[in-house]
Amino acid sequence: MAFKKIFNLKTLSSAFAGMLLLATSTVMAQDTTATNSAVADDAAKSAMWTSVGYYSLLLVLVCIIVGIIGKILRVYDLTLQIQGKKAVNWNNVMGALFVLFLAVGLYGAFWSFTVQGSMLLPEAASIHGVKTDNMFMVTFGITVIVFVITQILLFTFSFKYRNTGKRKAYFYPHNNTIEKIWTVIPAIVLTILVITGFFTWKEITNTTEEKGDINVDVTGHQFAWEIRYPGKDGKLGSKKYTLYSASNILGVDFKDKNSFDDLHADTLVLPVNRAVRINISAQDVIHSVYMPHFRVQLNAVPGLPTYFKFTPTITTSEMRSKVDNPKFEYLLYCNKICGGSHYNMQKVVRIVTDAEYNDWLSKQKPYLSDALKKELKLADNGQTKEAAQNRLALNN
Ligand SMILES: [Cu+2]
Repeated sequence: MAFKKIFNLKTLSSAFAGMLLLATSTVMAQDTTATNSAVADDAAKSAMWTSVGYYSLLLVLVCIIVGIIGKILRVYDLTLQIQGKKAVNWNNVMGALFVLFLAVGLYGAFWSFTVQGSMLLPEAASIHGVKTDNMFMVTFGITVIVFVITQILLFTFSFKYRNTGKRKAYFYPHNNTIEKIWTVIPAIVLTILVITGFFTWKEITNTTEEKGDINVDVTGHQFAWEIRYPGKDGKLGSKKYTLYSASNILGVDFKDKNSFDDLHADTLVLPVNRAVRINISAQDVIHSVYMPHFRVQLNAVPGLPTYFKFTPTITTSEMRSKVDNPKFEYLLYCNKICGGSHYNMQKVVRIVTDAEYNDWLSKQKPYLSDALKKELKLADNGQTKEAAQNRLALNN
């Protein structure tokens, strides 16, 4: 009978889930080992040991140890009772554990705020970034205050009013006034937070292109970002996915004369205190433009051009002295797990003065490279006309 009990549905499904977990983490670990060279072998091994399976086993082990300690205490308790001695007062033990849990928990929260809190990003380097940070800090402040007060009340009450055998719990099923208070106050606070957030978000996203804005194209593909600047005309030429080729990797349409002076850059260099419109697109899967220091993040969706407008306020060199790191660089990441080499999708973003920006821009290579010129010239039929137009434009 007992043997049958072990093999009920719950035990079997738990065992299956555990095996699946272990197998997955082992396969993942093997995959890491296989793809890495011998040099990275040690790192792969350590990654295997810190995998999900390892922590699951650790949890099981801790549970078993706690269970054994519990059984020992129970035996001790029973022995005391048999000997006619005073048994363990479990209510006192539980009460003391509640207080201990409160102290350890609050210290843990304090520790994470000080240790992990110091890993926060440096101050926002854009105008709207300051607003989002303020909103975050207000929400954080309110939740921390509520968290500390409720935890202290919860655990102190559990300790203070533990069962002593002398008092009886007061039956108190309902109180409309208390219900109203704890419904109305959070509702008002949340409404204020949501409305403030809504207006801040509206201010950030309700941005149309204005004269003088710097217009930059950022296109994501597996696994890189392509950056395109407008030339002297300040206008980016249009793109067409059908025109994509090895030399024309963005599919820029050279029937549009705005394309002729477009520039292909390797770094996203932007002048400080100027509004920048980043036109975002993707060529294969969903990527996401993520520039944490400017508090910018927007998805790059194939077939759905998006844009984000922001104004950088702190130059790279100013930020280097602020964070006391001469090698500091702002970065543009991909924030969608878009494939195996997703981690490669990084570009340096450099914020410079107006003069430095103009100097840098004048040194950038045109998008219309020699290879592309050759390709367009050699193209026949319908493309010939296009090539001729390009030749004309190049003479301008
Ligand atoms: Cu990506």
